Amino acid sequence: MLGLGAAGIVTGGSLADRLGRVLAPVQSRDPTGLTGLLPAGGGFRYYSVTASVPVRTAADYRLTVTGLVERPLSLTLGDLAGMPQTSLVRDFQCVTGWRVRNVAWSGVRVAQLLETAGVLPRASAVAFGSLDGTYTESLTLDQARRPDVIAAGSMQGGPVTVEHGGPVRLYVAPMYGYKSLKWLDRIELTAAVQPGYWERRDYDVDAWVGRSNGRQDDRTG
Ligand SMILES: Nc1nc2c(c(=O)[nH]1)N[C@H]1C(S)=C(S)[C@@H](COP(=O)(O)O)O[C@H]1N2
Ligand SMILES: [Mo]
Repeated sequence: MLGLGAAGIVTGGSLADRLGRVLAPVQSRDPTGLTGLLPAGGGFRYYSVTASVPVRTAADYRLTVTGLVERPLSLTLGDLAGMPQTSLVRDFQCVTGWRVRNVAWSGVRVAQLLETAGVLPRASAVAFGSLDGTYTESLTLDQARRPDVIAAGSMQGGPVTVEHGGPVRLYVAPMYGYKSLKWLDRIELTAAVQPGYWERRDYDVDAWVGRSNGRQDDRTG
């Protein structure tokens, strides 16, 4: 399996640590990108609160924008690809302390999606839903309109892989990783903030890196 026999020379550490260390050199010469399907690929740790996630093909994926809008939207990957793309290179940081430096992202600004749908005056927040049926996130309308908040279709130079939340993932650059909801399928304009999955489990809704809960090493969020 991808040269993991070399694991025999690595001692100590958790299985994830060992995989991470063994895979680092393997990945750099793996043109297939298959190693990205394994845990700890590229320094990321794979997180999901559900055991499985429905996979969407390019043909059947839809991103809906609903709630307090003038024109509800149901967007295909082609629709998204046809909209202006924003590229960002930023560190990705989980609130538990791990960080991946200089990750390249691109996608459509959430601001652009909101403008296309036409936000009604009563809306003050945005709720995000996932294909996994369980994970949710939320932002205030002002936060969602920031230029560094995108519905990302590309990450590290290629399509967002399934384990990283593809085909489309929310990426909230200035906040901790838990805001960057994977397998994004629903954007809903709401009258008030609806706290997301981790926010109902004591994490801050305003998850600015360096300015919120900070590290909580005993948790997975
Ligand atoms: N749908 C969904 N999105 C999610 C999560 C999750 O469990 N489910 N975990 C969050 C957390 S806490 C982090 S740090 C990042 C991790 O992203 P990765 O799995 O691509 O490394 O995804 C975020 N988005
Ligand atoms: Mo996280």
